[in-house]
Amino acid sequence: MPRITLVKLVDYRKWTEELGFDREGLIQIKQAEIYRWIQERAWSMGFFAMPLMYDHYLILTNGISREELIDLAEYIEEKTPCSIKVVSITHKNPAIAQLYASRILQVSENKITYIDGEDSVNVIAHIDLNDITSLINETSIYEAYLEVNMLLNQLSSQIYEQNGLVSYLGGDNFVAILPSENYEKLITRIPGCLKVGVGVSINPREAFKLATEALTRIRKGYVKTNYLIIQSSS
Ligand SMILES: Nc1nc2c(ncn2[C@@H]2O[C@H](COP(=O)(O)OP(=O)(O)O)[C@@H](O)[C@H]2O)c(=O)[nH]1
Ligand SMILES: [Mg+2]
Repeated sequence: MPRITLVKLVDYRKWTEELGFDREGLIQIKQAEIYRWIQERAWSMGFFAMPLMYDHYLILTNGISREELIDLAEYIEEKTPCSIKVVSITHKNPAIAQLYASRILQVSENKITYIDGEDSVNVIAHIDLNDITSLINETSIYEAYLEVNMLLNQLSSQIYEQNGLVSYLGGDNFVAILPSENYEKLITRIPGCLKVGVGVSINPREAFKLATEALTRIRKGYVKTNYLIIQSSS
C-alpha cells in the first residue's frame, strides 16, 4: 500500500493577509520557494511531493519512519512562514488515504500524526498528451493551455472515481497515484489521446523513474498500446 503524508500550513491565510494588499507577487514567490524546499527534501529521501493548493502538500512517503517524519516536519516548518500539521497514513487507495488524512488534520490537536501501516507498493503513472507541440503551432499557446486544463479536469475526476489522485507536472504532463490493487483495468480506460507510463515499486522515486522510462518507451513506439507498466525488479 502507498503511504501518503499530508502537510497543512496552519494559518497560511492569516500570513497572506498580514502582507497587505500589495502582496500577490510576494505570495507567488514564497509558494514557489516552499514547494522547492519540500520537493528537494522529499526527493532526496526517495519521496515525491504533489502540491495541492500550495497551503497543503501531499507527499508520497513509502517507508518513512516516525522519526524521519518528525525530522521532515521540523525542516518544513523551519522553511515556512507558518506552523504546520502533518498526517502520515497508508491505504491501498490513495483517494481514501487522503480522505482519512484530511479528517485527522481537521479534528486532531496533534502536530504530527503517524499511523502504522503496511508500506508496500506505489503505482505511479506519468501521463502525457500526444503532440501538444503541433497543437501549440496550429492554434496558440493559450488554446493549448485550455486543452491541457480540460484534460486535467476530466482525468483527475475519472481517476478519483477509481480511487487514484492526479496532479499537474507542467507542459502536457500529469502524474497519477493509482490504487495498489487492480490498477490495470483503470489504466486501460484512460483516453487514447494520452500516453500512460506506469512504474511499480516500493520506493516512490523509483516508481516515478520507472513510470518515466515506460512513457519514454511508448513515445519511441516500442509498444502498440498507449500504456506500459514496468515493475521494479528489486
Ligand atoms: N514535467 C514534465 N514535463 C515534460 C516532460 N517531458 C515533456 N514535458 C513537457 O511537455 C512538453 C511537450 O513535450 P512532449 O510531450 O514530449 O511533446 P509532444 O509529443 O509534442 O506532446 C515539453 O515542452 C515539456 O513542457 C517530463 O518528463 N516532465
Ligand atoms: Mg506530449
